[in-house]
Amino acid sequence: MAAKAVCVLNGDVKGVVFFDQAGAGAPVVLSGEVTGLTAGKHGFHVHEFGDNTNGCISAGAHYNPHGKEHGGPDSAERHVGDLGNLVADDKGVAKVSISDKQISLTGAHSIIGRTLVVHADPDDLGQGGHELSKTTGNAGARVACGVIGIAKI
Ligand SMILES: [Cu+2]
Ligand SMILES: [Zn+2]
Repeated sequence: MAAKAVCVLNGDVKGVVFFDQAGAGAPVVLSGEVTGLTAGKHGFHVHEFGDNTNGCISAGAHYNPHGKEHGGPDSAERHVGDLGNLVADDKGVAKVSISDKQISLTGAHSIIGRTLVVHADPDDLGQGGHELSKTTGNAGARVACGVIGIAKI
């Protein structure tokens, strides 16, 4: 069954991201725009909890139901929540255009009710050799976040 979700990102950085899945097992297509960023790459992940009580930090770690190490979106070894980087232009605007085969809007590992986070720094996709590379991609502070909710089909 087709499913749609939406996430409103709030903070100094703002944005709206739409999620669209044609059916169970199909890729999830993300679209939308994020503004107020510094130019360049910004880590972009689904974090475990849909809890923003203490800001984006309450969202917990990257969503990782299979107990894997952090990686890039195209890596076999990755957290389900690892969506790589957004790339902002010199006006601080990042267009979101991602198709991902690991996240899902349905089933036991649905991302609905979890938090989408945009980071201050680039995600090194697990390859940076930093002590945080294999857990967070060393992507730094959380500059915007929002809970992923069910959208009208
Ligand atoms: Cu993150
Ligand atoms: Zn990760």
